[in-house]
Parts: sequence; C-alpha cells; structure tokens
Amino acid sequence: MMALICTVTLNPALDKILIVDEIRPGENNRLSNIETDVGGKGTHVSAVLSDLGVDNVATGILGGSTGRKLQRLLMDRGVACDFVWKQDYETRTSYIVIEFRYHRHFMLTEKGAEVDGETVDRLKAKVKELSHKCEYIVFSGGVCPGFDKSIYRELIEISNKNGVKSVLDASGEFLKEGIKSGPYMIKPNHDEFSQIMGKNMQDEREIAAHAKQLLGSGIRVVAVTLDRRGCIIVTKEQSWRIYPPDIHAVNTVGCGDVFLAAALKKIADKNSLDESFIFATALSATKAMQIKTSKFDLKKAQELIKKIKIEEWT
Ligand code: TA6
Repeated sequence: MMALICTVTLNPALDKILIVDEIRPGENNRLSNIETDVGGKGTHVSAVLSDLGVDNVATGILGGSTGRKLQRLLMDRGVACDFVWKQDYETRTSYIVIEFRYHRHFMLTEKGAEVDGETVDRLKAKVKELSHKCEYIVFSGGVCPGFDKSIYRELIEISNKNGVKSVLDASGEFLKEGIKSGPYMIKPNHDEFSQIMGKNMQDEREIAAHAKQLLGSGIRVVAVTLDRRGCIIVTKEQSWRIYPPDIHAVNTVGCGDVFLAAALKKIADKNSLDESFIFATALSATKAMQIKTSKFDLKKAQELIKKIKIEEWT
C-alpha cells in the first residue's frame, strides 16, 4: 500500500476528556460528561489527516485493551494502522479536565510503560519499511521509558536514507538530538524552541533570526507556534508572522496536532507555504472551539481564513 503520509507515535494515548463545571478542592467534583478521543500526537495527526481526506498510515507501539480501543478509534476515522504490538504492555491514557465555569483546562498525562530493546528494534524496522512507501513521515509526541534520547535522530536518519521528507514535533533532549539529522520540517512551540536554543526569547524578530540559524543543518522549514498568538514560519528564502483570528476557546489541547496535520495536507497538495500555514492557523483555531481533542470545523475555518493577518518578514 502506498500512503502519502505516515505518522509515528512512540507513546500513543487514548484521551479521556472529563468535563466539570467547577473544581472545588477537597470536595466531590461531579463530572457532567466524559468524552473519549484519539490522543498522543502522531496518532492525533493521523486522525485529523483522515478527516481531511488524506491517505495516511499510523505506526508506533501499542498494547493491551487501551491500545485496541485506540486502534479502533483510528480505524473508524479511516486511518490505516500498522503498529508494532507489544505483549504485556498497556497503552497509556491522557486525561484532559475541562472546567467549564472558568474556561480552564488541564492536561494530565501518564508517562507510559517501558519498552524493551527488541520492541525498539521492531519499531525501527517498521519505520524503515514504511519510509519506502510514503512521501512524508511525521514523528510526533513524547517518548515512553526505554527509548534513548537519540531515537528521533536515528529514525530520521533511516527516513532520510529512503528519501522521505520527515517532520519532527518533539521536545527537550529528543528534539535537540532529532534536529541533528536534519528533518525537512520542525514545529516547536515557544517553550520547546527556547529549550533547544538555550534562551527564553520574547522578541519575535529574535525568534525568527534564531530559527533561521537552524536551517543550515538540513532543516527547510521551522514553524514556531506561539499558542494563542499564532506562529512564525521561517525558511531560507522567506519568513512569515501569522496572527490568528479572535475566537472563544474551550479546549486548546490538540491544537498543535490539528495545525501540523492541516499544514502538511496543504504542503503535500503543493500549495505555497504561506497559504498552507494560514489554513493551519484557521483550522487549529476551530479545534480550540471544540471539546474533543482531535475535532475541528472545516466550514468555520474557511470563514476564519479571511480574519487571519499575515506579514512577510525579511
Ligand atoms: O497534543 C495533544 C495530545 O496529543 C493529547 O491528545 C495527549 O494525548 C498528549 O498530547 C500527548 O502528548 P505527549 O507529549 O505526552 O506525547
């Protein structure tokens, strides 16, 4: 099978969204509703890609009944699943608490069960196999215990050898190491970017200038997301500052994954980078208006596109 995009999630999750009116310490806080959704970044990107009509395949490590539930949710969304299954292993659950009254939400994530060397090797072999069959490969999300900090670097090296364009969305040491092998695109948020640069930059022009320095190492696109303030996109030839529309956010968990999936869809369809990231900004804004972590509103995004401001920076 030939898929346009492959996603790799080293520590997938099932998202449980717990909705409560108000959290009162020391009291019995009764939930008004519980929703379940695909979680765990790369898997999340896959679900969004499928909803956008993009043929894609998801891999990573899964196990146990939570793993089976997650795979079911992905398949129901139209994602082709080709996971490495591990015995005596349970895929983790992520909890997102939405406190309605104060428009606040909290994400609580498990660190995930430990993987062994044999599973890591099977995963590397799977990435090698899939990287022959797709155009883009997305490595996204946190890593469970048992992986070396060089894992993304190694997986990107495997992908680069097979000529597939890799995209990295990770943090800390894993991101720092990963960028050494020159992925096509990285999408750090402001905190992650500060971590890799070893400096907390507030000035947006300074962020763009530092992002440009990363381009020398084989990276073609750096997309720094600034939460509710939009994003900065840097390439060798051009840079842009994109400002999002004003919206009423109920749950911003998952916005980064919708942003990445939307941008990739447009890039893969050969749209220009500025157009691709404007669409990504609009679609992720519509995600923030939904309770579920991987839902968005395509029709609303078309309206919001008109409200997005973009500046070209030299
Ligand atoms: O970006 C949102 C999300 O994908 C949630 O759905 C949640 O499961 C979490 O991130 C996992 O992030 P992590 O960095 O722990 O892999």
